[in-house]
Amino acid sequence: MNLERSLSAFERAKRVIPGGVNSPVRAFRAVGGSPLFVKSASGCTIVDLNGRTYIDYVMSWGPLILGHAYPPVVKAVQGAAARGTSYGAPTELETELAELVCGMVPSVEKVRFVSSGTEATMSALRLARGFTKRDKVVKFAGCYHGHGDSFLISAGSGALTNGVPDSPGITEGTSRDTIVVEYNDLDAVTAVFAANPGEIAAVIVEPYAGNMGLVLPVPGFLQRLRELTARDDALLIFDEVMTGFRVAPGGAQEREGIVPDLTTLGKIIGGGLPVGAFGGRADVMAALSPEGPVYQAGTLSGNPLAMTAGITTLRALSDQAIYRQLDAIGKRLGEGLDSIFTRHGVPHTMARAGSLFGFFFTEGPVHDLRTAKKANTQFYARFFHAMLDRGVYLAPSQFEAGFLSTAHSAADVDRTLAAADDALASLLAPATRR
Ligand code: KE4
Repeated sequence: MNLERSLSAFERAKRVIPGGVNSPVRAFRAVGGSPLFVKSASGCTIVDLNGRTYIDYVMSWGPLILGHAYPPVVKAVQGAAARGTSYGAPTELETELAELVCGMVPSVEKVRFVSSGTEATMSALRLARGFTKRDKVVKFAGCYHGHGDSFLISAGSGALTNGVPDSPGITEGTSRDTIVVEYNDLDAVTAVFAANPGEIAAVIVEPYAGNMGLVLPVPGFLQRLRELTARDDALLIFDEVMTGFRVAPGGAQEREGIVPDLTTLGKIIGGGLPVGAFGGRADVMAALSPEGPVYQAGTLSGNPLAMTAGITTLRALSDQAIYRQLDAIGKRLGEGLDSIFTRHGVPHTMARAGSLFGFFFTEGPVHDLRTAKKANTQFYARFFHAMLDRGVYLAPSQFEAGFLSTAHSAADVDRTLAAADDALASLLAPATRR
């Protein structure tokens, strides 16, 4: 496939940017080969430097639920830019977006804007620790909450004991306060509370885990987290950076009927511009500077361009018909892929929540990181490239989720399914079967 402009762009980038990318997953390390460099995008497609078009199922990892270059967002941001790109002073735009967020996510009584999901989760954890005056945080293996030190921690030797750093540069001191257990393991999280009574500031969880592939909660898991945290006066933080406004207007908490104490948001909330947010119980948020003692700040927080993109996006999502449309197109893709994998005899398991989807090349069931890791990542890499050759851009890692938008039509999905059928026929043909 003609990729030479991306290849030379990548070589040039690597001379001045570590790994040639500004976020590791973009480097294609998990699937091999050299990353596509994007020249432009619109609707559900991206165009690479060679002018080749792909149906996009990464969609910038979730923000673009209305598609690339959604005209109302483009127009609104162009207008806002002409009025100045940043003031470092309060604007009514921030209040307007905050009112939209609080209206769509009722558990969020007050909200603070930041510039990324990482900032949102880091700030939420500091707030939880400041409010409870406790140090420990519980997270789940395979859940990703951005690159804050307290979250880049793996399970320690004993699931109930301290975690271990996932990356150089994270101190033992930091990892001591993070306890990591398997997602969906009700007994383990119950035991953690029994072993650390009155010491846990918060449990942070992706209510639908989209960073180890897509893994959904087993019945009762989220409810149990709610009960354990409430009983121990610990805070329950739903990290809805990916699921917020994605799986329902009110996120996974709306679908599951669980009320967390804090929620972190990102991606869709900025309509493709850098916005993160954290919010929740008014009494907890009152601990945040300048109202309370817990410090948090940001030069570009509440930036007028990002607020404008977020307001335009969330206003569009107030139309419930959009979620029915997204679910229908997600169903078409999910069921279509399932039947194609089955027809070709490919071991697989699927997961979907509205327009958020994932599949693993393993029999399954996949309910945590341990079972997710049984997936055939080599086959995924071959499938990824076979789909890329056929004009379909999937997540460049088996351990990521896929995203649809209102710009994905039935025809786009059918083209994708035809590409998957042809790709598997080619990959599994006797001559190439390896
Ligand atoms: P950012 O700092 O990347 O805006 O958000 C971090 C984050 C927090 N919480 C959840 C549930 C998330 O999914 C993310 C970021 N998601 C990844 C996708 N796996 C972003 C892609 C990337 O790292 O480049």
